[in-house]
This record gives sequence, C-alpha cells and structure tokens, in this order.
Amino acid sequence: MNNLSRRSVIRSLLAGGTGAILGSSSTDAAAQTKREMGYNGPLPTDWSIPFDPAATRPRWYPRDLPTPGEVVHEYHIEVLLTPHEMLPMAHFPAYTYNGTVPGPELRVKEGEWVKVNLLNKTHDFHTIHWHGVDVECEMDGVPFGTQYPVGYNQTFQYLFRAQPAGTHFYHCHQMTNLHVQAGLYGAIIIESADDPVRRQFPYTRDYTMVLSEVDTNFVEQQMNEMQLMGAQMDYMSRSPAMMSKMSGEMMGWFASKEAFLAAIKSGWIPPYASSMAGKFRQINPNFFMINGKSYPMAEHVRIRRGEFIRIRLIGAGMMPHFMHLHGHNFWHVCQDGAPLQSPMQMNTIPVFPGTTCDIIVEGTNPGNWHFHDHSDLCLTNNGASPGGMMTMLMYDDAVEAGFTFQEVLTLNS
Ligand SMILES: [Cu+2]
Repeated sequence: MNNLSRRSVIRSLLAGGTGAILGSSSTDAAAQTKREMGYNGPLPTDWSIPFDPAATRPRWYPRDLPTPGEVVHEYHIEVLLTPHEMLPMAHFPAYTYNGTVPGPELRVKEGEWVKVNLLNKTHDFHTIHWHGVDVECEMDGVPFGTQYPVGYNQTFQYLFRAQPAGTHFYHCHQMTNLHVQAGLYGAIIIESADDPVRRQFPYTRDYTMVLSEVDTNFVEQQMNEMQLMGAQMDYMSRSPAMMSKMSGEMMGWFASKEAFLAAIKSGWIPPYASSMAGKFRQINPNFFMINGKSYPMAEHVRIRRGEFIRIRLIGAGMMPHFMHLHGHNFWHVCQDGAPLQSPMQMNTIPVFPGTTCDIIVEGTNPGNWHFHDHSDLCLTNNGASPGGMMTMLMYDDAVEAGFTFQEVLTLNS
C-alpha cells in the first residue's frame, strides 16, 4: 500500500468514527443551543478528524534557494537595549528585537521564503534561532555551532523557506539564560494554504500569546556587568582572532571535550566554579508575562457567542505554565505547530518551555472569564497578588446575552 492510499484509508476510518469520539447523545441539545444562539456553523458531529502525516514533515529539501517568482519576505531586525515596561512602575533593561518584548510577529505562508537582516546595536553578541522551523543547518542561529555570534554593528542574514506550517517562535541563542529572559524572543506563524484546524473549527479570530517570565534583579545585575564590559566586547567583535573557534560540539567552549578536560587539568577554572563575572546567582523570576505584559496590563482575548477563536500559546521562557480557562472546555488542536490527529478537550493546558500549543475556544458561555496560569507562583507581580500571567476572555456580546454583574446582598441587611 503506498502512502497516498494509506492516508485515504485513515481519513475514511476517522470520518466514520467521529460520532464515537464526540458522542451522539448530546447532539440534539447542542444543535438546539446553537440554533438559539443564532449559530449556523458546523455541529460537533460534523467535525471530521482528517489526519495528514505529510502535514508534519518538511515538504522541501532545506538546501533550496529562492527561484524567480517565489515570494520572499524581507525583514530588518535590530537588536537594541530598550527599557521594557510590563506594568506601570515595573520595568527592566531589555534586549529587544526592534524595540519590543516580544519582538515583531512574523507571519508568512508555508513555502514562502523568509529573509531576515539582523543588525546588532548592542555591545554584546546575539543570534536568532528559528525554533520549530526546518531551516538548513547554517541558518540555525547557534553561536559557534552554526555561525559566529553577531557583535556590535555587525549583521547576519538569515534565509530560509517557511516550513512546516504552524505556530513557532524565534529567540536569541547566545547566553540564553540572560538573553532570552532579557527579551529576545518573538512569534513566527507559518500559515497553511489548507489549514486542517480551520477546516475542523472555522475560527474567525486568531490570537498569539507568548508566555515568558523574567527575574528583573538578575537581568539588571547581568546587564550592568555587560555594559561595563562593552569596550572589551566591541574589541572582540571586531577581532575574529579573539573569538573561539567554531565548534558545533562545544559552542565555542574549546574545540572538543578533550581540550576542555585538558584545560581543567592544567589549572583553568571554568566560570561555573569561579566568580569570574561577579557572584553567580540562581534565577528567581518575579514577573510573569503574556506578550510582554503582566496582569492587569495583558491584552484581553475577545470572543462572541458561537464564534470559534484560535489561541496560539508559546512557551518562550524557562518555566512551564499551566493555562486554565474558566467556564469553557477548549480544544487542544496543535502541538509544536503540528495538527493533532484527535483534538483533545481540556480546561488547563501545560505549556512547557520550548513548546507551542494551539487551542480553539468556542463561544458557548457569555461572560467575562479569567484565563491564567494555574501555578499560583506565576499569579504575582514581584510577589504581590493578584498579578502575573493572567488575562480575560471577554464576550463582545455579553450584555446582549443577558450577562450582568449582580450586587452582593448580605443576609442580615
Ligand atoms: Cu542575544
């Protein structure tokens, strides 16, 4: 059986099985509710679960180059030192792509080309790693692994075909413990011409929520040290002889494990065992952000009765977050960009560092609902509650639906 006919069999099996997965007993009630709400979209049993294994693999050999007639999106991205405000009276010195945290959202169609001209305007070194995108190795953004890190006023050009479709992100790969929490990350969304998620859930609004956290004390301390070292860094960035040799294995830490061990044997003390750059301290995040903002400043998510919305959750930071939506079960439809064979109903979804999760929310329950990390630590701003990684799902038509805040009456009034 060749791949094509095997896929057809999977499709037809799944098409016949949807009733069993979703249950048919509630169909009439669901249809009635939807009709009452004026909703004419597909009913639950109409949702097929097509699964195309090809959708999760690259369709092109990464070593292609653009050919005449192909779409090439060109972006100019500067790394800047910018103060970032996650809340009034709460900010930190951030490294940014083009001045914002997160950096600009890049949105392209699958198969199109992305050309990014990176220019570093800080006295430090940076790269861009395309996380979840099947680029060719030289475009992977690993300092000393696949490219020299980009120094002050230096540039690097990334060029790759956008594949595979899905929710992905990009981030700096230089000293990630500092540079990523200092703000160097952003979303790259690769849209599919025939999006299986849209086929199953015809969504009308599409939100991206980049989840991250920062230890502002750590970042400030490290950034101060970096700025003091600025002159040295500039000298190094202009003197290739000063830089470590490129080594995919060691990321600039010696040419090999043997050379590293030999250096220790001859008396060299590695930074983790010394106080080379000041006293190292454990990172202890104190602000938790959705698209760079903490509660109550994070943007709201809007929905209407009967509407499907798509929310793309991106774990850009160093902690897992457990996003919980009140009043709704949503559908988990994609993991790390790839459509799931069987979308799963959940009310709390773990978003681990380095992963992306797409969910679909259906507007079934008018009101104003909390949507937040269920880890209570992350519901604080510098230790004070409420705060942190929290926003609201707000219905545009909540009032028309009869939703109202009731005054609380005490029993012995
Ligand atoms: Cu960087």
